[in-house]
Amino acid sequence: MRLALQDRLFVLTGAGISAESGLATFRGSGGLWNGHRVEEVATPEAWDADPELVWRFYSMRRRDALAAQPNAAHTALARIEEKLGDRFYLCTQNVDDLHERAGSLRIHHMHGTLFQSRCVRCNKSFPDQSFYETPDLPTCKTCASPIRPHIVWFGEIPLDMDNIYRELDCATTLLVVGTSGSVYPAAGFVDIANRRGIRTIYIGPEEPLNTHAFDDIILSPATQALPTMIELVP
Ligand code: BV8
Ligand code: ZN
Repeated sequence: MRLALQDRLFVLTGAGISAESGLATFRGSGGLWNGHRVEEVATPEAWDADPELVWRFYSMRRRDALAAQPNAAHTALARIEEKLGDRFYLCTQNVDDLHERAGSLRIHHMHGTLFQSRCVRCNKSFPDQSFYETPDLPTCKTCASPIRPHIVWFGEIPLDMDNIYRELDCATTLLVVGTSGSVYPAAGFVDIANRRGIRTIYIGPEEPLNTHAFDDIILSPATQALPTMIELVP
């Protein structure tokens, strides 16, 4: 893909870009997240019903992410950002920190981040790498209310949607990597891009659910396609 100097690249990533780092995708494990149905662990209802189970789940996700390393696809995107500077924007559905560990700076986690927690009442998020795997769950130092993962659960509004739409509105190319197109509003970004008439490309080993919405589909693992894919032309 040739990108010219005036091009602005909007990149959307999903669980597939972290698959080759050993982190389970949602679909890859048959809709189960490490044996848990999403409804049991990634919804406000699940949190109200069993916060201990939810914290055990996210503590396990924190361990997995800490043990994982960024792969060549994460690194390739950080390299492209170096060349494009503020004409590059990375929106990820992933809650792991592999993009940052690969060097990505202009990145937004629309579904939250694993290594942040927040008080359910004060609502201020703070860095937190702890594991909570006992009934003694964390409480807020200010108001003693429960502390929850700073994650967007199903039925909750993704973070900073206004800025995402702003970036989509000024992009000239949309590149989507490793997402099945099953979860909204992220799965609808390509439709917004098409309405604006900008170029849309998908990278992944299998066709996503919204495959027909893309101009180009590159059926390849991200680590094989991304490092050589983008050619910057003056
Ligand atoms: C909202 C954090 C209102 C948690 C997540 C009916 C119709 C339409 C929508 C809905 C509906 N009913 C309900 C909804 C809304 C709901 C939704 O979309 N539900 C789905 C299931 C139907 N959405 C919401 O609730 C969202 N909120 O809508 O608020 C609103 C709307 C607009 C504007 C403002 C407000 C909130 C959703 C966020 C939930 N939280 N994550 C956590 O991670 O613990 S979603 C979570 O699941 C991920 O973040 C990601 O988004 C999704 C998983 O999808 P993928 O990342 O795509 O992963 P998947 O496993 O599915 O696919 C992996 C892909 O990788 C595959 O395609 C595979 O081929 C590919 N791959 C594999 N190996 C590789 C690879 N690719 C490249 N290289 C490889 N090596
Ligand atoms: Zn508080």
